[in-house]
Amino acid sequence: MNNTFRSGYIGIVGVPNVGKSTLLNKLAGQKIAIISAKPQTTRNKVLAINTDDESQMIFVDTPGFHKPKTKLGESMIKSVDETISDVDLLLLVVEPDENIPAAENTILERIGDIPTVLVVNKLDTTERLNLLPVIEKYNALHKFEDIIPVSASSGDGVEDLIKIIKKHLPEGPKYYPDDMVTDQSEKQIVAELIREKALRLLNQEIPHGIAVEIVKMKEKGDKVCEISANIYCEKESHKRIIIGSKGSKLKAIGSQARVDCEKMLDKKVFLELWVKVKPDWRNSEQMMKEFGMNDL
Ligand SMILES: Nc1nc2c(ncn2[C@@H]2O[C@H](COP(=O)(O)OP(=O)(O)OP(=O)(O)O)[C@@H](O)[C@H]2O)c(=O)[nH]1
Ligand SMILES: [Mg+2]
Repeated sequence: MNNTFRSGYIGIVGVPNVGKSTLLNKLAGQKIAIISAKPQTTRNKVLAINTDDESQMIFVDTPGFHKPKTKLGESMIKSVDETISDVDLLLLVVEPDENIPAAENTILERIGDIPTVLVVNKLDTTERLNLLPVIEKYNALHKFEDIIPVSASSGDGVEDLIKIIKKHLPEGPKYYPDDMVTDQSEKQIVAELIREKALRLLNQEIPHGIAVEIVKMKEKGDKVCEISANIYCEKESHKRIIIGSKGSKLKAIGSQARVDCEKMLDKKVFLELWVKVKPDWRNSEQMMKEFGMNDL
């Protein structure tokens, strides 16, 4: 019998929108990171911890790798770099496409000789046969430990990926208690759930300029939680769009976020949302700190 306990950090990297956060949630077995069809959804490193009898896998979700245009973008890339230099194993998540984005080449340069598994995601969007030329292209670019196609949204291939990850984990201690599933506080998750709904319900440029600040989160007995949050945007015209006609958009963001918050907190939630304007906050380190963004 093999009693060796294995543990380690597994960084999930890739260009925006390839499904890193969807994969993190599947690997963790629950929703921890927010997901949207808009690129640059994830802004910070997010840990998801999966512990069983033989191992502890600590997954690190990262922002999509892109050319930064704001201080916020720079801090997002910094968190990718920190993750790359600080993990036992990397999962490079890509789409099943032969046209390899330039930013992926940059990621590969930064990866150097850190053991990396190539995860070709969104398997459900293509025929298996079409994967072969994609895999060949990536193989020619880098020496991967393993290459595996998955569908993070359906879960197809994820069990096999977990087996591969375990194979590469070093012998090590239990870094976190058995019942700890993430490093995010409930307050941070609530703020992210609100931002997720805003991202999903708003179009065009506005989503990138949104930040959410929880101003109150107060339990009333053990069945009710009162939450009040500010949604920040960069322009008065954006504020009007977020609020919507007769408050309809803000109402929709609020009611969708409330459903998710109730699920997460297992309590009835009263959620109050306010929209405020902070011009150019994405270039203000002070504002970003106030919004609780780490890695600055
Ligand atoms: N069809 C399909 N869609 C997927 C799959 N995985 C993720 N998606 C979709 O791809 C979009 C992006 O997913 P995310 O998980 O937010 O992607 P991400 O890589 O974390 O994006 P950033 O945080 O912006 O870098 C969402 O609309 C997901 O529903 C998959 O396996 N199949
Ligand atoms: Mg993400």
